[in-house]
Amino acid sequence: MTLLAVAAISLLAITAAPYIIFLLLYVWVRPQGSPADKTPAEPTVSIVLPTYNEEQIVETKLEDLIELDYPLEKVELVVVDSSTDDTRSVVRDFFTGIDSPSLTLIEEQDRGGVAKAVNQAMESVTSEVVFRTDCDSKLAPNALREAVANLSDERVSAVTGQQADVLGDSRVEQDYRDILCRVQMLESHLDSTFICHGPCFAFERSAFTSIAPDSLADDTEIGIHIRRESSNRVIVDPAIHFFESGVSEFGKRRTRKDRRAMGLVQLLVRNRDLLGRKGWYGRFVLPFNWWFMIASPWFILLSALVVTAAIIQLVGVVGISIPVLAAVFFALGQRDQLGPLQPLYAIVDSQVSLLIAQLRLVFDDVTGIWTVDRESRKVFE
Ligand SMILES: Nc1nc2c(ncn2[C@@H]2O[C@H](COP(=O)(O)OP(=O)(O)OP(=O)(O)O)[C@@H](O)[C@H]2O)c(=O)[nH]1
Ligand SMILES: [Mg+2]
Repeated sequence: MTLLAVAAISLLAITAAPYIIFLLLYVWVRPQGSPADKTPAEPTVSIVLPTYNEEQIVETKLEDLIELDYPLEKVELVVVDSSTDDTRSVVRDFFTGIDSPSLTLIEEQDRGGVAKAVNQAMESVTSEVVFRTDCDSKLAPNALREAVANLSDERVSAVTGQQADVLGDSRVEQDYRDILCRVQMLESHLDSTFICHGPCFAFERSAFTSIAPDSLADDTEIGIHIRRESSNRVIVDPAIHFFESGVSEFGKRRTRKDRRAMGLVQLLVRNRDLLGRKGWYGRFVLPFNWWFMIASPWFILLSALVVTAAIIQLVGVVGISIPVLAAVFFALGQRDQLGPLQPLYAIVDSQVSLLIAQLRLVFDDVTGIWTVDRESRKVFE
């Protein structure tokens, strides 16, 4: 066997090993449902909604919120708005004549990013529970009720939901979300999950500590802080459903997926001191996310190159068929036409985002302000 062939096989084995360990652990734990001891409860809740130029869709979002199955006299809506369009007058008009939920409208002078907006909202919040959500998302009517039932468990300080359906019928996004939910369920059953979803994320107000103003993933950062500062858990409950839009096309996915990936990679690096600490969280959850988000994209790229070179060395120019097959895989994947292999495409797509994210974090000037993806909002208009 040639040196190149040995290198190719070794690289494939190293790349696959963490995934196999994860699968074995999943089969062993068999996580199902929420790990919390859920008890019905009706604490006071502040719903925090940051808005930036959402005049087209903010009314739909407000209608969604007042449809929540929860005593609305116990709910306060905190809108932190930095818009230059008519978002705030739409919000004010909507609440004319509505007593509950009560409205707190924080008007920012300039756009400062979502993290800054959330920090600002938290300064005015007095409720026991905070529910963070986004304009470009929809919640199931029982989302809030299910969330607070999780927080009744005194070992749980934060809970996020599952993206149940992708508006826009993107198979790639749906597959990615399904896989992610399984990962998050295992993490939650072992200890805490890493990712928290901004459209649907509830936490105890008392557990909040302010987040970095340049954060690209304020939601996940809140979760990390909570786990860092206490022994309490941050979990996913698949019974809490929310909906966002998604597309399958490779080019259209990049803007939002790459920026979200940047936020997560940034948080892993900034919180590297937690590795090895905090039980399963620092000994398994964070290392697995480090592997998946930081190391694995490079290993996959390197494996692909070395395997192609080894096959070309073995069988000659016929080996060129490997990159051709890869191109066909990408072409079919973004059209949702890969049949049983379609979920694999969702993982490859996320690895591409993570690779781009790492490069952009190194070479770009990163701030906590991003270009809002208007196309993803069309489905809510
Ligand atoms: N106050 C304030 N709100 C913002 C700012 N940027 C975005 N938002 C709002 O924050 C929420 C989330 O913003 P998005 O751009 O959708 O962020 P995201 O959901 O992580 O990204 P997408 O995947 O593109 O949807 C939305 O309700 C926005 O209107 C900002 O600078 N200030
Ligand atoms: Mg959004």
